[in-house]
Amino acid sequence: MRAIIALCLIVVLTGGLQGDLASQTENPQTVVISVDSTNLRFSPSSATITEGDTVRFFWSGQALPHNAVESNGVFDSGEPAREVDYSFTFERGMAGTYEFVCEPHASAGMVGQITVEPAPALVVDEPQEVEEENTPALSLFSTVGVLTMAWVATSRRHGNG
Ligand SMILES: [Cu+2]
Repeated sequence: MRAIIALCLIVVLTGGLQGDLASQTENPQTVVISVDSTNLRFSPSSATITEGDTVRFFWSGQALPHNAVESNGVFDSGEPAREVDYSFTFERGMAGTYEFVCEPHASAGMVGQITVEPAPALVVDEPQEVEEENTPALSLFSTVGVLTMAWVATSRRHGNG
């Protein structure tokens, strides 16, 4: 009986732990870069993000056509336009500093910089054997079942004796 209870506790604790790990999901952010009222500056002109985050170049109804082109071609919003909605996601492994310009207005100082910081290490990245009880709810359910069976067995033994 004690062994069964101990086993049940292990199952419950394991299930709870897996639930906690599953809830630690990454939370990617999107930073929007637009054009300020001078028509010749990005706003903001610099941003610091984390790997996995997205930068969205977004403007509409601009007096002048703009684009956003990374110095090494990492991203490129295309031809300069008064309406732009272009997103680029910096995946893991892309930590670093990225300079970008608006091609028609680079000489006027319409430039920007994105700093991408490394994402925290992954919590668990190794494939694990799939067990039948891989959710806390199932673990709890099976625990109740085992306890019930144990109780029934104990009652019968007492009843027979
Ligand atoms: Cu421009």
